[in-house]
Amino acid sequence: MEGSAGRDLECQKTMDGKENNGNVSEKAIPSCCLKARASAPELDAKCHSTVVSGWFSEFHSCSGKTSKKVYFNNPMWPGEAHSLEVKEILYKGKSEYQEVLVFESTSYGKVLVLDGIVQLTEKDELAYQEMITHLPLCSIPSPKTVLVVGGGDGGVLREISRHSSVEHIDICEIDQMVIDVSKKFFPELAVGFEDPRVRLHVGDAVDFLRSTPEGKYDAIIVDSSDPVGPAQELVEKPFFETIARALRPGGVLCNMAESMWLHTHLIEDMISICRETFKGSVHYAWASVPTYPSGLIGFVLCSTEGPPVDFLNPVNPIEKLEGATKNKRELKYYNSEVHSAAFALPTFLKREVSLLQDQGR
Ligand code: SPD
Repeated sequence: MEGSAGRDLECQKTMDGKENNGNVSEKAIPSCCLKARASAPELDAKCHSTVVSGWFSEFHSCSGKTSKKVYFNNPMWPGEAHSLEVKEILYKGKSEYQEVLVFESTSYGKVLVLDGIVQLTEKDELAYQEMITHLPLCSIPSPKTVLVVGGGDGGVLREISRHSSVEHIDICEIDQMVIDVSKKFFPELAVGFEDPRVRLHVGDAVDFLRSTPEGKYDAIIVDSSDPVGPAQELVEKPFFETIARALRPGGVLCNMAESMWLHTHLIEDMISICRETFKGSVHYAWASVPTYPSGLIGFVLCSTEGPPVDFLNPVNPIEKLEGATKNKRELKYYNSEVHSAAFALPTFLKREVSLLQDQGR
């Protein structure tokens, strides 16, 4: 849609690129916007991810009855908003769960945005997908059964495919629109769905895990969006308990765990809950992802009671797995050195994390 980037994004497009105003419920407001609205009750909000003067920013515009437009920060990172220059808006829609936006950026390729938050860009998605996948799978010998929670873009599946020991991959994604959009606009990630070992379950992960037989999985990877909206439950104790139940003894979890700069308290809470829930080891690792807030993202890695897991020294090094580093496309970020280095923490975070450890929380 040439030229659209220069105006506020008001036009909804269908998967075929046609206008799609009718599909968008004016009452359905992204949950992150709801928090912002609480302090601006006069607005009968019609909120949009915002493209202003050709730039996408991680905040929302809400136009009220007065047609006055107000811009809100995302409550996950108040006081800042990362921006990307927009070449062309490719898709905008609203699912039952969230607002979905795809645009072509001038410097990071295509970008997937959910509820106004960047989920991935073509240029740097590899760092996140490789790390969230290989940190857990290279930490245990011969993983066979793996569950992905979220991950509807398929990037994590693509990375799991490198592990020939894996026999069965379940993925539970709540939002079919994310899968469809990825298949159309991000084929390099959605290729992960083509692996015959993959079984797709579209639905709520909490329900899925409740009906999962105890001890079914060697590894579970939680590739969620931020804990506002549909992913809220995924950082709470009952969720971690269902995960621990679904893992075999000595099984591993790798859970997306935000930014050490922006979310120290959330990370502390997650680590504290995980220490109570998982009786093996609990560690925090991180990776550099330029388009995520503060330029990095973290992961909590946990193991259940059973054969001990030494996350810091991969027992199943990727370099020794036949064809793994080249499988369809080369690994570009992850290697065994990066694996161990990812657990090195700056002093301020190390202090918090080891305090929790000392208190046995
Ligand atoms: N702040 C954004 C965090 C997004 C994490 N999920 C990304 C999904 C990529 N598969």
